[in-house]
Amino acid sequence: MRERFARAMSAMYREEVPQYGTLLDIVEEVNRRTLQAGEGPSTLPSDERARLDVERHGAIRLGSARELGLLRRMFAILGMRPVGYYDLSVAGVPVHSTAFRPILPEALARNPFRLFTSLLRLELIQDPALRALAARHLEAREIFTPEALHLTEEFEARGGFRPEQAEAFVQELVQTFKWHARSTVSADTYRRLHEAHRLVADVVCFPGPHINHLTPRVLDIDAVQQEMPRRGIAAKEIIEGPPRRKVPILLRQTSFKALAETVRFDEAGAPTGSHTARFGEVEQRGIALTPKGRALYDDLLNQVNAGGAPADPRAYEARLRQVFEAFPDDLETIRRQGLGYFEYSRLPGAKPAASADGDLEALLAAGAVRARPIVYEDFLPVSAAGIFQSNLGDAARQAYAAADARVAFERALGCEVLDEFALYESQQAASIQRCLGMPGDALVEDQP
Ligand code: OOG
Ligand code: NI
Repeated sequence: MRERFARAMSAMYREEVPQYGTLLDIVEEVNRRTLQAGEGPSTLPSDERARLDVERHGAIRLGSARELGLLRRMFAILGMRPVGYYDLSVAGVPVHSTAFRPILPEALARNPFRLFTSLLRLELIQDPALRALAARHLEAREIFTPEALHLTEEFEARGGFRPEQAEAFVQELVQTFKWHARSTVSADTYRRLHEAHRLVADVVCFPGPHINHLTPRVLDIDAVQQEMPRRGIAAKEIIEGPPRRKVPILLRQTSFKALAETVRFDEAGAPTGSHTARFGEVEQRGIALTPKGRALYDDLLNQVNAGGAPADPRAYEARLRQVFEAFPDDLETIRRQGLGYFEYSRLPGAKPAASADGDLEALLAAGAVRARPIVYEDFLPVSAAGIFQSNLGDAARQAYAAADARVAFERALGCEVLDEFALYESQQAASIQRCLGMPGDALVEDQP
């Protein structure tokens, strides 16, 4: 069902935003060239190659606790669970977010579709009258079809779907993420909300949480960054995340700017408006970092940004590369220093000495065990803020008091978000146990 849902979303978005189709074409070409040249990053084993052509992430923005709670139940049906908590208010964006995604390695290998899901923080709208107005509009809307709501209850009551219900559920759920050019508020209300924050207008003034981008995974993001302007696509100035390296770490992202779209208002005689929300993005994924590796990454990125953003993207890139020389760039050092997560597996044929029994490092040295990097499946708050800004415009950056709103977020969600580090850690630990011949510790249970 997740596979079908991801495919339906991609078909819909391709129709709505033709540049997304162009981007997919560029990515396909770059991936083919990279693989042919034998330059695929060392983090791309065959099971990942298989998922590469279907791999996407997308993003939506919700308006109320009820919407988030219902969506959590619906995505559980597709095998997607909320992982990670991202507070974007520290970057001047009035939302907090999680990523719905599959969590088991075999589910990720099948189809890793992820949806970065943000919830608007109405309390960050300063004007009380405007805040109340926004709340009223959000309360009055229903973003799910009656059939999607009904089928969700059916699924939960019976613990499953008949085949035709599964197909119907996917079709109904996709409706929620459609673009609507007609605003649900008056031109004047739209203008006021837009002035409060462009993101507030984007969430409050429409019938539903339109999908705002879908992102394919590319093996050489620098090649796509160069190709976009050649095809008439206005690319973001810099690639977010770490610099280009031999061993890709975490996540690198770039996007093209949001399109200005016509918005219609219901009242007679109102002129049409213009709204920017939907854009395109590409990502390159690398190895998942341990808390130690992540602390080093965050520290280096802070150093890069400490002197303020350099005006020139080339200067930024040079500084990024130079500062990141402090992050080891070969897999073995990353592994030995405990900076990244690995999946260990036994290799058939090798006959290690008996003394190597139960000793992972000795088994590795004897060639009886292989370590493969685990791919990072999540997002990065600083990068996400950069992606938000690129399609909102820099004027949308505002200062908010940093308050921990996580408790409220999880209450709305109806559960706690899963800890990404715990997921990678348990995958690595289970693989080590299998190699050492102990009964593999059960991975995280996959229950809705
Ligand atoms: C989400 C931006 C974050 C990413 O890839 O980091 C994101 C949004 O604009 O709604 O998608
Ligand atoms: Ni994205």
